[in-house]
Amino acid sequence: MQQETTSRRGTAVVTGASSGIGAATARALAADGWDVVVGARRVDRLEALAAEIGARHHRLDVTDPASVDAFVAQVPSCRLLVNNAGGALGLTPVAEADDEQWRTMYETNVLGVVRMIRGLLPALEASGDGQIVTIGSIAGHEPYPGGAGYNAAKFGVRAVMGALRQELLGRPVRVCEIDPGLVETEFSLVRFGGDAERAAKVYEGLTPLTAEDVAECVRWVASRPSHVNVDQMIVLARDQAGARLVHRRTG
Ligand code: NDP
Ligand code: 8X3
Repeated sequence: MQQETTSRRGTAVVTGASSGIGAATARALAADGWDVVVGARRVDRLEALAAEIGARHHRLDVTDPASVDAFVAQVPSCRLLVNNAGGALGLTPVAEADDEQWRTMYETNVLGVVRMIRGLLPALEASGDGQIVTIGSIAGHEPYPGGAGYNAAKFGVRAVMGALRQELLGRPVRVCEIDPGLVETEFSLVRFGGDAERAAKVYEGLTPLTAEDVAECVRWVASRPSHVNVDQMIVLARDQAGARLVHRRTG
């Protein structure tokens, strides 16, 4: 049985930690003295990560209310929630929108975040110094052709975070959103249904951010003094100046 331990900084939950930004964030927070609890659907990956960094892990599907409830029940105390689970499905014009893909993107990126916040807010507040960091996207600032389903979800989560920050004013919980541009993870592989060649083309000729670059932003935000709230942070590769404005080196 996994035991709850106490660390200098307290307990940090990272969703979607089986890959990419979430896994890198879990590593960075554990190295920074947090007692980390990771969640995702691919438990085999979580097990390996948890063993590597000394974290606790529980299966989590943020689209399933019962799964979120079961996860939350295993986290009695929490000072930091990193809402990272998310992603895109397809790159389809609005005229060809696939309802199921849109529904999944909304469930994962918006409702999943809301469920995690609702479940862990009592513990975050009870800690006396809680913090919620949600991974949005440059796609939540600038729509682009084929991106509408994902854009709508990431614009949606920005609205949630903006409202929440006002709702929690005067209470001891900080609310931050980190919005990266292109990060080379499994994101594009998932978006393109496992088509590795198409996914690789997204990053061709440019130097994208790494998962570790974004994890370092989370670690930095979470280590500011309690009175400092980094409200929003947009972080792009030097080769990117907008959602679809990138510099590619050829030849
Ligand atoms: P990855 O595909 O590498 O990781 C996505 C993670 O989310 C996985 O661990 C996956 O775990 C988890 N996840 C997906 N669906 C669910 C679910 N229903 N329940 C629980 N976990 C879930 O991509 P990234 O690391 O790049 O993505 C992380 C976040 O960063 C996402 O919110 C994404 O939208 C955002 N982002 C990514 C950018 C990029 O260019 N890569 C840029 C800007 C933002 P599992 O499948 O095991 O459940
Ligand atoms: C991921 C970045 O530009 O592919 O959120 O939408 S983008």
